Amino acid sequence: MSASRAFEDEFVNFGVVDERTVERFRCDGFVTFPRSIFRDTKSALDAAHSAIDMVVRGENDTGRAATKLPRPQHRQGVPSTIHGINVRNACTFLDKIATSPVVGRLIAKLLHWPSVRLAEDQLWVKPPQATALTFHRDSTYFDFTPQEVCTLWITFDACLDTTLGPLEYCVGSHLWGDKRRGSAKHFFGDDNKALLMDAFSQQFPDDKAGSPIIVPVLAEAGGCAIHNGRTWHGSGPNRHLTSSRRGFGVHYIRGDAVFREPLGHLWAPYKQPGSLVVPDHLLPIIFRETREGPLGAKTDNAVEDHGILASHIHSSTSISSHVPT
Ligand SMILES: O=C(O)CCC(=O)C(=O)O
Repeated sequence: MSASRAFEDEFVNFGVVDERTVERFRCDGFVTFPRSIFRDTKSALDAAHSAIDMVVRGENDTGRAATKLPRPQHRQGVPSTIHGINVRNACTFLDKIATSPVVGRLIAKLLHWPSVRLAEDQLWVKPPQATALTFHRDSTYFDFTPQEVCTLWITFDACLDTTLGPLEYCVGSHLWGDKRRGSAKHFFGDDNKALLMDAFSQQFPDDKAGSPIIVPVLAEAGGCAIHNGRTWHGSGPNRHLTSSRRGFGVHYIRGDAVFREPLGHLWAPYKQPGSLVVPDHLLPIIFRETREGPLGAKTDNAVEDHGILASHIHSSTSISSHVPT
């Protein structure tokens, strides 16, 4: 295994990511890593589960709070998905994942980006019997130029079938146009494919019999998937009676992206007066290609790890969810 092709360090190990994987990502709009990406899966899962319990209790180990605290709630007697934003601010372990330079290098390879910037993370805990999550595109919610987004989604519970409601992708949907009717006002509910079906019929108006191809991310605990921000995705209900499904999504943008006005409420708090430049100390670059060689030819020393800076978003910053609750 050549060092230039293995995406690994002492924390994570994605294995060899070759040109076929890059091609699959280009065609399908996502790629799945069904095995745990953690070197020490047991300690990583223990750490992740404790971290999630901690942030759901409203606590932190950093002295800072999540932008949106993940709070258990019910709708009409049914438990809803617990959703937090920028929980890495509150949690050292989740911050370590979100700022992993290996993740950055992998995303740079998949997207052909010269550098990768961490934009936001989201925690998705689906309690037993929680409802589905509406299919959507991430890129719609990111006010940057270029408007490219890439998301890493990790499951901290084994999803070897669809019982727990794993993430699902619509194959090739990143290549569809932008037409659709309606907006994802109601993110949590059982009819989670209405927007997707509308986008599909706008994309293929003459295809009366066809339907989108949807595939679940089936992975062991610690496995993950990476998707293009234009790929339609969502997830089904958790049909299990006792087990939760805990997922962590991290959204990345190009390191050279700048703010695109008008800025929505999500991003306006990060903007400095009179400048469209994205501040590195708030949204850190986690990987940058160097001049010394082609992307991936250098490993650790080609990587700029700004993990510490990732936590510099002040807990008082109020950024609402892109997911209405
Ligand atoms: O975990 C889920 O069900 C949704 C995740 C998601 O939409 C995302 O990470 O972009």
